[in-house]
Amino acid sequence: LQILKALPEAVSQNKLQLHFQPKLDCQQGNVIGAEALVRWRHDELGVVRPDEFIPLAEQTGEINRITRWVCAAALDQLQLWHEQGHGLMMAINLSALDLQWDELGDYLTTLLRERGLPPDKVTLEVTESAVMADPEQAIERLGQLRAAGMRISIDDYGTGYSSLAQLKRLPVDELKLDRSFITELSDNMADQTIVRSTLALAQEMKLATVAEGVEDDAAWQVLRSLGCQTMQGFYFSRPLAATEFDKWLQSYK
Ligand code: G
Ligand code: G
Ligand code: G
Ligand code: NA
Ligand code: MN
Repeated sequence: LQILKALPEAVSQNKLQLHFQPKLDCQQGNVIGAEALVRWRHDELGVVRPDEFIPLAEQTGEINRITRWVCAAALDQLQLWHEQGHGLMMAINLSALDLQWDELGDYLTTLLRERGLPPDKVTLEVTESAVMADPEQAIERLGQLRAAGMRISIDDYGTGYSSLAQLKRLPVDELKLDRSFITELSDNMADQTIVRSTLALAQEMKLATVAEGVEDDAAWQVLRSLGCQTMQGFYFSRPLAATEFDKWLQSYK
């Protein structure tokens, strides 16, 4: 209830913050970009995690202002990196309700143009369940975003209810394998079977692949041998504030 009442202040009093988790290519381990993850620094409650406030923000309608703030802040950071000569990409999370917002594509396109950023450096992550909440709406909105040049990734892939028939109709570029299949990958044969067949499916459908939740070198080596393209996880870094991310980037390798 306290969270619910304070929610409108999160944006208006500038209490939101982005953390960035590096994304790397599986073959070489080079950094290719980051995922932006929002946090709310509440005066009394401390750091409130998105799991706690995004679902509430969807109920109150506050999500639209949060999403607009997240997109602008993530692309400000991407512009900085590009000015510093890092040609990184940025992954931004969208919620189910964001897909109902008619102006989402125009909003993002304007942000990109203002910052001189190429749209294909932006990947928008939507969960399977967000898509399945209203598949027709999702197909239309994701198609618009993709036509504007941005990439679409299905987040937490493998945990939802999307059928292969539905996946085939979706305008998507990438499958993001849920971390529940990845964290114990090196000693769990069932996970290896799931990951292997999902990667094969993605390859057949000409979709890019990313694994989240890489926590040790052994998981990385399995992903590399199975041909996964990109990855992220605590083995490389936790999500970090921008200054910490830049330090991490300097010291990596
Ligand atoms: O990084 P963390 O464990 O706190 O993220 C928890 C969840 O919150 C993840 O599922 C992530 O996708 C979601 N999330 C993080 N940032 C955002 C955001 O900016 N918008 C939306 N809609 N979800 C986010
Ligand atoms: O899929 P989603 O957008 O929820 O993914 C982001 C969440 O995953 C964040 O909460 C982030 O902190 C968490 N995360 C990132 N890397 C790892 C990891 O290696 N292991 C685990 N358990 N969680 C991770
Ligand atoms: O703590 P440890 O020395 O295992 O980790 C080495 C660091 O170097 C890790 O953060 C890992 O991400 C990074 N790294 C970069 N390239 C490689 C590589 O080819 N193999 C391994 N094991 N780590 C690498
Ligand atoms: Na995500
Ligand atoms: Mn995920």
